[in-house]
Amino acid sequence: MNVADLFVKCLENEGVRYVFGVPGEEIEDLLFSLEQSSIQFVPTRHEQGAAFIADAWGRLTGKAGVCLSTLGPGATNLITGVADANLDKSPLVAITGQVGLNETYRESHQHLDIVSMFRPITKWNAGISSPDSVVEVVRKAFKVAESEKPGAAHIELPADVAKMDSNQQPLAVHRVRRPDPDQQALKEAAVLISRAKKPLVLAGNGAVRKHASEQLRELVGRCHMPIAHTFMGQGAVSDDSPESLHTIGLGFRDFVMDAVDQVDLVIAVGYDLTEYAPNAWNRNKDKAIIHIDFTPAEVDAHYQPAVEIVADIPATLRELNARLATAACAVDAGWYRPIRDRIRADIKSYDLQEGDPFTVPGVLNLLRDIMDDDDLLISDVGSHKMWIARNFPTRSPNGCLISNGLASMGFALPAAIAAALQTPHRRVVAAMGDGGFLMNSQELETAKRLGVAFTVLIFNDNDYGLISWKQQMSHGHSTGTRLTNPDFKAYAESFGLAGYRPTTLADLRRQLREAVTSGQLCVMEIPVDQQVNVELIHKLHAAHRGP
Ligand SMILES: Cc1ncc(C[n+]2csc(CCOP(=O)(O)OP(=O)(O)O)c2C)c(N)n1
Repeated sequence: MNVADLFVKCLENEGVRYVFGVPGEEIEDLLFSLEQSSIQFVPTRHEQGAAFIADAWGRLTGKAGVCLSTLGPGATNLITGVADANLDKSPLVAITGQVGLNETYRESHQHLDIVSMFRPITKWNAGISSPDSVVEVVRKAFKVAESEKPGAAHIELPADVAKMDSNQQPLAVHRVRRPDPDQQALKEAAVLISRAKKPLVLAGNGAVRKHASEQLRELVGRCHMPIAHTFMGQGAVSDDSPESLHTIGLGFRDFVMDAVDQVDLVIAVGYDLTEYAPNAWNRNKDKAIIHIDFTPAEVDAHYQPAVEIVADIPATLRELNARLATAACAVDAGWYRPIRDRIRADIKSYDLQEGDPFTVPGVLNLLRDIMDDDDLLISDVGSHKMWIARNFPTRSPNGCLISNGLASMGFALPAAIAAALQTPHRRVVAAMGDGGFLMNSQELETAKRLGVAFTVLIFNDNDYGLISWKQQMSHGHSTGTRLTNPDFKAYAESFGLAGYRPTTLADLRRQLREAVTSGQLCVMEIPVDQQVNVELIHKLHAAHRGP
């Protein structure tokens, strides 16, 4: 057996089903070993596409998604997706080729120091310099990538090492049990919660990642306290439940902040500071904080927890609930209800009327009615992301996927490939701007070849809309943002896909339902009027200034 065969055996041992990537000469041995394995190698049209697919696969399954590239330009193309996984806490293992060990000392074709390049964007990485290290390196990469908090790992396999002989066997994969919560910390947390008048749960990505919904629902229901979700914590508790204040994390003062201002205790559950900086919600550093997470809190002047419970999240919440079952809560019952009502009424106010120009929030209201509670909406990055986070009520964990650590454009379409491969039974909609779509639209061919089904929604404003929005707020006009676009319907059709471009509200209603429920890979371009963006800010300013 050569090292490439052993490497692939190690991947099989880790339960890998797919490897996404772009081939190259230096990874030829790996490709031929993959051909003989139970793993499917999926060629993508750009390494960034492969990395984003692996990123979303990891985020949705908890098992590392795997992407593969050759050396040099293949490796540099992987970087954005790998960094995205790392900041979004998605388990991912990236594999890159390299020149032979006997060539690394001098300048040579396509040779870059990839291990050094990947170091700042991974939790751990290593080059394989001898056949003896393969089984340990691969096991360690998966163990590190999948352990809390998950992230990216990278392995470099030089072309000559791949051909060497080895007779080793993959190392066994054992489940690691996480520590139980500390009893003293639990006691202190229970006391803080029972004494709080206006506590609020802040659910972050860790709450979704580790399936804490059941315990969270019990916590907020028991103490009648509101819950706000970060963009990546959406769906931890359904927005339809009476305690949900939907989402926190917009770069402007939204209605949810009226509740946050009044809060005397924040119970942060699986919250990462990369998701939404604490200075935005604890400006005066006056809120008591309970930190519940797998790792101790990051040091931040605006995030200094009174109690930190560093342990498994669902186990912590279970024990906290048991303690609170016998404690009387001092909470002001229902204090947040008017704010929740206002958030919900505002979403409804964007319903489209006949003759209105299409808007992102208007389309989202139609989409919400068409999609089932456990279907999946994936957002790209742009102004549409703000609307999706704000206006698309999420009713299940992972019902809405947003990249908000690195927040890279181009994520949604490849991510939809991962979602459709992983759960073919649920409907997947990938929503993006015209800018983000054309960053990775080439992966439509990958999706078509794989035979997966999802709907691509392109909100077309011929503009890098979010940047325009922000510039208009700061300078009164925008610069460097205007775009022109191809005929997206014809573009979709050239891939052999159904393309839609509704022009009336009746068309939009009918075509949106047809596209989403068709069970086919299809593309819909929706021309949108972005006036609502600036208007939203004016509305919020006026609301907070008072009559
Ligand atoms: C890869 C990458 N490049 C640049 C940015 C900065 N950026 C954030 S949003 C945005 C505009 C997005 O435009 P579009 O995809 O058309 O969506 P819209 O804002 O119009 O909804 C840009 C350029 C980014 N987040 N990611």
